[in-house]
Amino acid sequence: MSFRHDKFKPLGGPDGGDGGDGGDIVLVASRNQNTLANFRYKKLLKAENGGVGGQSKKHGKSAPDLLVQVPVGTVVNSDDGELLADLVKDGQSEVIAYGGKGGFGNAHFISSVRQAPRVAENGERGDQLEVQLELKMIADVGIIGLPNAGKSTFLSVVSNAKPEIANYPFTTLHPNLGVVDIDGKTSLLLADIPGLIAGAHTGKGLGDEFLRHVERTNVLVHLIDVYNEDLKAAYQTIMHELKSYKVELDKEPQIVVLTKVEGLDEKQLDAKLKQLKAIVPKNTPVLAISSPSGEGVKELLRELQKLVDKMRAKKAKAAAKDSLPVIKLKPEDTWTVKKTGEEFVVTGRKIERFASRTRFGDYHAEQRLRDIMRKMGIAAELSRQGAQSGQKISIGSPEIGQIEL
Ligand SMILES: Nc1nc2c(ncn2[C@@H]2O[C@H](COP(=O)(O)OP(=O)(O)OP(=O)(O)O)[C@@H](O)[C@H]2O)c(=O)[nH]1
Ligand SMILES: [Mg+2]
Repeated sequence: MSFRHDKFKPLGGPDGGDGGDGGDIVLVASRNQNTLANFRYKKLLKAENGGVGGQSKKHGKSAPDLLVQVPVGTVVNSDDGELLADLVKDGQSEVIAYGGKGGFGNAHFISSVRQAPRVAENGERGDQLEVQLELKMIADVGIIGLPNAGKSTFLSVVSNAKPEIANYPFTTLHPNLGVVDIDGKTSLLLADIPGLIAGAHTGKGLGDEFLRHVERTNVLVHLIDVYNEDLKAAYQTIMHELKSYKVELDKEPQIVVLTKVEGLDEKQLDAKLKQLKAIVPKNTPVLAISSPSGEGVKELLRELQKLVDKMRAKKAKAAAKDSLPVIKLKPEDTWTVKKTGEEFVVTGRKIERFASRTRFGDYHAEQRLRDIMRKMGIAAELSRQGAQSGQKISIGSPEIGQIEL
């Protein structure tokens, strides 16, 4: 609030400028980010306040938006589990929290009947919320199989990834990603999903938490060590874990692949392939590879590419129907009045916004808030619930301020 004081114009009129807007917090999906590890140490994201308005109608500076990069595949949930945003595309951005609008300076309130308004607003409170970030990688292909099946080895020979490889189970403790170039034209993103053993869905071993990474893959490649004593059991163990996962992953298109076959002669290999073909569904391809010799690897990649293309086309069709989920904010002007004991509390996005702009204790400002409460029907509801004139009413959760009815 400011009034012009001019030597030659003693009644210069109100000239308090508006405040600037607070910055929004915006998440931006980026292929250059691979993990959410940064957020382990930086849990608070805060955009700046808008600048204060000044004399001579000087507008306060609006704060820049806070842009925060997250990996593609990041899902944002509110703390009560509601989906707020799903960042599935490189460059996609979503506003997670809006900055408050700057308050109006008193110059804003001048009118023919109000020549010297003594009303000015606080800046609006920006959104404050707690969210959970979860990364669901969006690989084209998930590589699954029992520990030691050769998943990481396969990934290392076909892609740019350099995972650790060793002849014991649970070498890999986190999913690895690798990009495979196919004929220099297209590429496939492969994810090595470790840790599946019998009972993984009940938390055994590394548990099944990494399966969330294949919830959205198009295709699974299921590796089975050809030297496994019981191929059928190996296959079914994994299938059972896929089925027991919260989304039934056993229905995803799959290619079953025997690994480490370079030491087998044709007859031995045929016999093994036959064993497997007898138990997998008819339309599931069964192949064989050797990562060190390269045998069968090209064929497998070709087969994968074919399946992925098919699934991509299918998904593109489905996606055209339901577009990307967007942030759902509660409707602006709904509100509630709650009476607990002798206390009345009003909550609601719009009324809280107004209240946060109000300079409590200032008669004119409070009068304006009462007007708004009347117009929104809140005053009537308060009376209905027994609030008398003079009753103190709290606004907001957590409380923004108190006003007498
Ligand atoms: N002979 C031969 N050995 C292989 C082949 N593929 C993998 N191996 C060996 O099998 C062992 C296990 O390979 P990894 O790639 O670490 O297996 P993994 O499935 O990633 O295992 P976890 O990370 O423990 O789940 C290593 O000693 C590899 O060298 C193959 O095609 N032929
Ligand atoms: Mg591994």
